[in-house]
Formats: sequence, structure tokens, C-alpha cells
Amino acid sequence: TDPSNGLKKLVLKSAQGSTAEVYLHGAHVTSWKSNSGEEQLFVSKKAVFRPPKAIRGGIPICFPQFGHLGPLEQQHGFARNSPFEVEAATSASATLVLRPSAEQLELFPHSFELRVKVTVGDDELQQELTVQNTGADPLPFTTALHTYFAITSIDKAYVAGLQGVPYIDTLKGRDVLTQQQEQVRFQQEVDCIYINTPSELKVVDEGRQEVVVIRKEALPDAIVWNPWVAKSKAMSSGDFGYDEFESMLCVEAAVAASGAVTLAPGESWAGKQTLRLAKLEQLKRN
Ligand code: TA6
Repeated sequence: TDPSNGLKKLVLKSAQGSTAEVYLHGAHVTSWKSNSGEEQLFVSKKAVFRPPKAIRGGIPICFPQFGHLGPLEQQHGFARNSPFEVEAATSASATLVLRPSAEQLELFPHSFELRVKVTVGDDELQQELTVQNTGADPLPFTTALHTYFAITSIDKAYVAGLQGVPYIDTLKGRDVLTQQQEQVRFQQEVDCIYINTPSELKVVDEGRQEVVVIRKEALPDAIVWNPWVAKSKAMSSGDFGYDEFESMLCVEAAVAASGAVTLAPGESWAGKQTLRLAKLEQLKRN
């Protein structure tokens, strides 16, 4: 139990010294430190650790829908602010499970089991999601790992690997555009849903000369978000500092605009995100 907020969390540690912290509330990873002990994830200084409020930062799990791509009023679904149970745990990994409550079944009349397996390794963090349809009807869902990356400063950061990928700029409507540049950089609010991206994307922090390589499996889409000034000011009444947009960016591995997954009764789906820290020059060599 975390003495600062009374919430239950698991602390994971790899043989190489990398650590992760995952709260049972939302199976929410709030910290991933590399072997050297450097924090890779952003959590707002104003984050609220009080269920059912979702924690502003780390890796919220958006399920059974991403954004408004689903039937629920609540953006990003209810998994991120639900109590998970620990099903299995070792020093470096934990499997948490969510079965919908009666209230949630009222909202979303599909029974399911959502498992999240978090594993920390050599400068690496893995999250494996499995969804099992335990009901008698088809189960449609969209989902996202809404990862908030810590960066030195937004003017020295970019996302690589999206050149030529179709995307929807949610701030400009629903047209499908095509990403022209290899590097997605930030000079204003960005909120784009990239559709069927390559399986590997890079979050580059030129400030630290480091890269987090994102490898996605069965999570075909990626949302890139930075709230910038106006949105940050709007959020700063709550759980986000007015200037915190300068030290974070979101790249979210997702099943989103490429279309919902629909599971037949008894069927399962599995998706995975692997985050790996590398030095920038290492990647420029190979
Ligand atoms: O992933 C981008 C986004 O959908 C943004 O539009 C913004 O709403 C962000 O998620 C944060 O959503 P939240 O519900 O966590 O405040």
C-alpha cells in the first residue's frame, strides 16, 4: 500500500535493475525506471490518486473503448478507473484481471475478462492485454494504452516511424490525411489518430539523446497527443499543470480508427506493447 495515497500497488524489479510500479486501480502503470534508475513515464504533479478518478499520467488503460469510439458516454471507457485483482505476480511481472461490476454491465452489457500482464526487463517494459468474451453475445471493443512519456522538453522531442501513414487530425474533423514528414514534431496542440501504423515507432528525446522504441502487436493504430498551452490551461483546474505540456507527450498503442475488434462468445484477443529504452546514437548506427 502506497503510504502517500493508501492505494494498493505492486513494485516490479528486473534482474538488470529496471523497475515498474503498477496500481491495482486501473492496472495503471505509473512508473517505469530504466536500469540506470531514470524515470521514463510522465505523471502530472497534480495527478489525483483517488478512485474512481483516473491517474493523469503513466499508462492509463482505455477499455472497452478508446475516446468516443464506442457506446459509452465516458471517454476512454471504465477500465482505467476500476479495481483490478492480482491473479499472479513474480518479482518482475504481475497479471491483473478485471471482470465488469454489475454497474458496468448496466453501462456495457457484455461480460468479459480483461487481463493485463506487466513485465519489466532489461531497459524494457511490456504490457500484454488479453480480452476474453465470457458472454453469450458478440463483444465489440476498441482499446488503447494511453502512454504518457516523460521528455526533457517538447521542442526537442519527436515521434518517428509514421511517414506515409494515414491519420485523422481530431482537431480538424474526420478527413483522413497522410503523414508527410518522418518526424512528428510539436509546435501546437496535436491530437491525431494514426491508422494501421508500422509495428515499431520511436519517441525521441534529443534532450537526453535517448529513444523509447515502441513495438506493438495487434494494436494497429497509434494516437499522438500533446495538449499544448490552451488545453493545458483548461485542464490545470484539475489534474494537469498549465506548463506540464512541455515535459510530456502521449503515443498510444491502440485498436481505434482501424476498426473495433469483435469477439464471438468464448473467443479471446491478445495485444502487446513493448517499450525499450535505447541511446539515440545506437539507433542512428543501425
Ligand atoms: O488520447 C488523446 C485524448 O483522447 C485527448 O483528446 C485528450 O482528451 C486525452 O485523450 C486525455 O483524455 P482524458 O480523458 O484522460 O482527460
